[in-house]
Amino acid sequence: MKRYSSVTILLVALFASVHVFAQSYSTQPVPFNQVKITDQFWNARLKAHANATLETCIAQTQDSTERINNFIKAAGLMEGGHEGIYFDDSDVYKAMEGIAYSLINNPNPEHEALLDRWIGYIAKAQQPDGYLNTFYTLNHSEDRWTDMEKHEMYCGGHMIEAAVAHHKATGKTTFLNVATNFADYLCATFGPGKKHWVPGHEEIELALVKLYHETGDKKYLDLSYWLLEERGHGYGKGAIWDNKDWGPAYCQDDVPVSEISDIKGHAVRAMYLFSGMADVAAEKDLPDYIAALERVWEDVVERNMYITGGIGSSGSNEGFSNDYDLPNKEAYCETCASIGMVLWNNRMNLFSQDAKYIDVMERSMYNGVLAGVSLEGDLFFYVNPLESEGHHHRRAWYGCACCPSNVSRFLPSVGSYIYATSDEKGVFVNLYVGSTAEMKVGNTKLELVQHTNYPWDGNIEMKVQPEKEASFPVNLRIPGCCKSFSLSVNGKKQIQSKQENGYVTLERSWKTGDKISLIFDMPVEVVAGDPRVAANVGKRAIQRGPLVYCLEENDEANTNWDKIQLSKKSTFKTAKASGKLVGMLEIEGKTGEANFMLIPYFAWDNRREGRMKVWIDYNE
Ligand code: FUB
Ligand code: ZN
Repeated sequence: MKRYSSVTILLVALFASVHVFAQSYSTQPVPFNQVKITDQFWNARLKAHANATLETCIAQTQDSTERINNFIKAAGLMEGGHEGIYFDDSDVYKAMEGIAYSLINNPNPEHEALLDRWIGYIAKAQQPDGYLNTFYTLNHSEDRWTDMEKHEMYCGGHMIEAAVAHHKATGKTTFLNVATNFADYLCATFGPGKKHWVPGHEEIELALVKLYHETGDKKYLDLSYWLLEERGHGYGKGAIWDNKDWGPAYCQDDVPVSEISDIKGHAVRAMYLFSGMADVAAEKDLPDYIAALERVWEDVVERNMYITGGIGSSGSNEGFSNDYDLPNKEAYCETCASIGMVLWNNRMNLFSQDAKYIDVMERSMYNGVLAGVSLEGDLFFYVNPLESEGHHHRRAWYGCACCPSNVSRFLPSVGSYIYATSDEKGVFVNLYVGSTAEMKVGNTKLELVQHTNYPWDGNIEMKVQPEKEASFPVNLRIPGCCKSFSLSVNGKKQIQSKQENGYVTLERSWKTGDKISLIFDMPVEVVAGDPRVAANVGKRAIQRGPLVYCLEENDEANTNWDKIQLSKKSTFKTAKASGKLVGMLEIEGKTGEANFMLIPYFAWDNRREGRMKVWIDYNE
């Protein structure tokens, strides 16, 4: 098995850091290890993640299910066959990625030791040729690479992502060695003139690009590109392709990727594919890929997305159905698909510096993703309907546990979505999250300190602290939902600032202590759906800032549930929530004599059981 010598470690580290500046997205995200989140909204979520989400994932993968035991068995340290679903390895890797990310901002020797132990099993479970998959190794060794649906590359992709995270967090190469052995094995087996392969569940593509960035080895990027180019040419074989209800479109194998325009098939698969395409296009200059991504983005966002930023309305394919088919009670809206929307939309913004992508990213993040986990961090939704009869509840785990483990890796990475930079275009403030961030624009190192209570109010104060006085643009995103705002620098109103693509740009020479003050208007908005969405005809939804609100029957204010209606005369005011929702703002509504109370959608099902709805009857 290949091991890095200490000299190689140094080279890899050097390569990796040099390479960071060679990435060709036109802006680079400021990674979360350079961003300390200080605000109340996200700190509550991060605390719940550290205290409960990670512990749940560890207990479930190690103690309550066979996931870790599958590795121990494949390592030859325990007798027995594989138990569970054939892609269960991926949950272990996603939990490990979450633990590793969490180590970066919250060092935890026990978690680090746990990772070391699990990595030991994983390394031993890896076959001498680099192959790694406990399902095949334990039960079906001779059938490797016979069914493209069987998630061998999907699991491998999650393993690579976890290994890169572990390397970044600890500097150790134990897991990265496993990842490069596996990826080298893939490169030797697949590619031009070798075996054809269409991964039945995308994920490996974006993971290989991450591995390329971490190691500087371009063959990983080339394999990712080759895998993308395999799609849409009839090479797909296996259960997906044999299933007459699914076929190649289910896993986006019906047309070559550069020809994609309509969204089809499984939602998570599509999001991971588009993220991988964006990553490869950023490195290889592929305008056809970008054009395809822009086309399909419009189809997703304008015709197939819920107000919560959730996607994939249909349970039968865990994905898309017909345009405007967006039922509320039956909405599938898998939590992983919302996470995928964040991954993809963030990348689209890094290409274009168009804030419309951040508007969508923020919508998915604050509603679709956050609803996926309880306020205490220990229970999870897989499916996220926009209406419930009161029997849909979060659970501690699922047989197919992709969502809890995805939440566990997503939350600690949230800091990476707040800022981006480019030497020419300066700083981009994409999300309003209280934080202290270190970044670099050209030769200028700076700290940006953001104070805000967003999304509860729209007041943002920012201090720009360059090491020495320097000129660079600071681009502030004006959220799409914001109708008016006021902006000042050092107390002086900025009326003439440039506004483009959803950003207002401040171009000046910055010196330490310069203060930006941004105030967004954040009224309660009554939103009408597209008339082509049958489920929402005669209804309205309530939104404030990025948060979609909902009615919960169990709220004391909503005892007249069947009579609650909105009309032109409805009035709204915000109120401080109490009990489990303390720290949040509720919205008190009044239509005629009837009063009612709305809470943020992400916080539903955290109190007593009862009905819930986002879209509310409306009577002119
Ligand atoms: O197949 C792996 C994951 O499990 C998918 O992304 C989810 O939709 C669930 O089916
Ligand atoms: Zn999932």
